[in-house]
Amino acid sequence: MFEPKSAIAMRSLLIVAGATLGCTADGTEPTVGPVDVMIVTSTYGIPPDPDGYRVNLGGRSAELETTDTVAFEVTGGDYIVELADLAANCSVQGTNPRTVTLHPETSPYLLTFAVACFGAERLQDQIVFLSDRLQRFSNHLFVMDSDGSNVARLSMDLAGVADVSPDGRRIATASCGGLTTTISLMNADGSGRAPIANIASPSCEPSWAPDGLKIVFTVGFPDRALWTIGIDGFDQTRLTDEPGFYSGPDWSPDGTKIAFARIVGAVGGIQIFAMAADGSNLTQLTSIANGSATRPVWSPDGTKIAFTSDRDGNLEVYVMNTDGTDLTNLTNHPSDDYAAVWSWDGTMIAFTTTRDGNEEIYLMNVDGTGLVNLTTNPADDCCPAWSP
Ligand SMILES: [Ca+2]
Ligand SMILES: [Ca+2]
Repeated sequence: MFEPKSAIAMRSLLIVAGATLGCTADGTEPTVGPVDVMIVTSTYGIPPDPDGYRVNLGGRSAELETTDTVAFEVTGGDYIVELADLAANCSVQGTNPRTVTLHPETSPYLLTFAVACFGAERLQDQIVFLSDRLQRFSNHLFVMDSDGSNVARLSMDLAGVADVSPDGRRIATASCGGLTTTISLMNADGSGRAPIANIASPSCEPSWAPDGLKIVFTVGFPDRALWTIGIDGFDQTRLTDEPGFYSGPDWSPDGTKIAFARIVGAVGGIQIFAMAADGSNLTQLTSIANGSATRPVWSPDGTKIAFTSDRDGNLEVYVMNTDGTDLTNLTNHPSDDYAAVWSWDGTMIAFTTTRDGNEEIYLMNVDGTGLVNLTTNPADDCCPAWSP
């Protein structure tokens, strides 16, 4: 009866004579005639219910996935609708069961049950990513195991690029768009999302310090600087003064340096730099002619930096030494390949690619071999963050 978790199935159950309550809520006779009722379930948080739910409507019932739609046809009248068979860690947001009055003129009638499932204390070798699979161009955070299994939605609301804390217990995300943006933290199970800063400027790309106490992120438009903030929201510090449209900061594993990309002069393109964590000792690492270098990420042992460059005509994932030497193209594909992250143990790299016609997250060995597609959803799936 159950489809794969990602499927949004539509099933139709014909209910010939619904067991109504007899009259409408205002005491009038029920309006006779068929009404199409669509029951929608929408779930976020982990761990999700392993075997889905059951909806009961007027004495009839149907099974649903955690994100699913089921259609009933009933006659007009009052009905009690209940979502049942929830796992102990899951709860319906809002009233359950509900009494609804169904009229033929309001057909089809849409009834949504939002469910939150909390309880996972930390992520463990899991990949958090952005996807617009719920609604085109609206990104939510999702999480999957590092083999692509057990996909679950993490954020109830819209989210931007995210990073997982070094202990796997919290997730930082930024709303990124708009003129006023929010840096927010949530628990690993998706609960407790709250802003630590509301910033009157576009801000994005949070990256945790290895001690878990600070976050570095980008702020500003049209120019963009690097700032740090304590996870309690205090100690907001601007690290960079020189203009340069800074992007993609990443803290070195020993906490002493931050790598990032910035514009170099008028014709130098976008290159990768590193500096001390207090903003001093700016050092340019790449000087790629006819191309850019962006999105640096340190390997867990601190000896390599993976990054994105278009120097071969399209975006590729590269790796180099931390002094900027020995650039190696890992992806070598005519589509765009970008936004790399290392696995916690440094043996794999996950990245985003458009090679299948939409954004997918792929996995490869650190030498570029052993490609695996982790996401196979027609929506865009991007920007992995790999938990310890
Ligand atoms: Ca490519
Ligand atoms: Ca996809």
